[in-house]
Amino acid sequence: MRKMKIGIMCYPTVGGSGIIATELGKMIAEKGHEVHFITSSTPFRLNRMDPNIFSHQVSVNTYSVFEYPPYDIALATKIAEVIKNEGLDLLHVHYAIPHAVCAILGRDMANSDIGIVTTLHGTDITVLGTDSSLTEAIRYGIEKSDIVTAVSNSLRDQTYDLVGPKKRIETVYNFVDEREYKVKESSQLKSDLGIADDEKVLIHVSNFRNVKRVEDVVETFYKVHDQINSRLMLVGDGPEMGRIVQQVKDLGIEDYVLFLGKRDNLTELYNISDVKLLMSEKESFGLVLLEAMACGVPCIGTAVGGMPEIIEPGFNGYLVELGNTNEAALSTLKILSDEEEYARLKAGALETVQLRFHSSKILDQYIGLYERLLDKG
Ligand code: GMT
Repeated sequence: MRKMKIGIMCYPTVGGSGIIATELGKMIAEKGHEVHFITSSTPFRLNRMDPNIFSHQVSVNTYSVFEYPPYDIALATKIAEVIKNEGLDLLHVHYAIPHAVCAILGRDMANSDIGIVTTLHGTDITVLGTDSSLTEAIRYGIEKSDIVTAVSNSLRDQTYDLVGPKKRIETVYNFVDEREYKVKESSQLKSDLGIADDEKVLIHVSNFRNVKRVEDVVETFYKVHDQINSRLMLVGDGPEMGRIVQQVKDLGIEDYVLFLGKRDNLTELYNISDVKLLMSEKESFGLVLLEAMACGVPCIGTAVGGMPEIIEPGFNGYLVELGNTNEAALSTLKILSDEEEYARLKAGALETVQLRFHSSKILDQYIGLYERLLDKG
């Protein structure tokens, strides 16, 4: 095996792209390669000590002469420093802006010709791609990268539509660490949370941004709860939280909705859940769907973005039209009221993670891309 030295740039805070970048780095390091994270703070999932993992922190000074702290320049400078000091073989950046653009600048500063792999996650394209002040920078980041990947075919196609790059974009799907996300006995947690044995549990996990349409999740639950003894667990926090708390009060369902905030024990929470709801209006992939499926939870999601590439209706869950909470409630009731259907979908969910999105398969794809880059150089 050829040992590689790989620099990884991502947003290290909680969020799907940060999780993927960190988990990928950890798995690459386990394979014996050297991984250098270059980030503003230590990635939050980087909790295990691994002798092949190094963390380089970007510090941004605030001078009164600058209206804005020059983070991007500081990151590019750090990238240049790490390329030279550590003798990196390649860079893998997550997000076209600022990370791909910073990597291009850092490589130039270091007078190096190492390859850059850029992975698009969605927010950089579907939100920023529509902001014309940034389109050129996104296109530049994509065109000047050596290899570009997107986390779904949907995101790949949207990138061509919104940004119009000439560069080939390859789809490499997301994955979960199956050693962490798996079926496990968690019934004690159900009783600790005050949920009765015979109550069905619906779960939603997100950062409560507007695009997640958490109000549709609550409305769906309201309709389900009317028919079936059930609870809704809302996991995460974000800008829409106040509005959602008010909605729950207005509907008079406070006693049946658990606001759990940000949690580490997602595996346990999924293991006491019967159905997962993700009703977003934009979702390039929907990593939380995979996390739930790895724990055997059937998923209901809106037919937008990358979700139809994960959810196979009738096999591992159901797709519903955006905003159609009647359809979502009917699909949920169908799953919750038919034991055979539930068992089938649960098996389908587990099979989806094992066969289509297994981490070893995705890891091989990324390592294949890295080797392709090194062979070219
Ligand atoms: O969904 C978010 O708000 C976070 C965002 C991010 O940038 O971390 O998630 C994006 O990347 C994830 C990992 O690839 C995907 O699973 C999410 O679908 C994607 N979010 C959106 O497209 C809205």
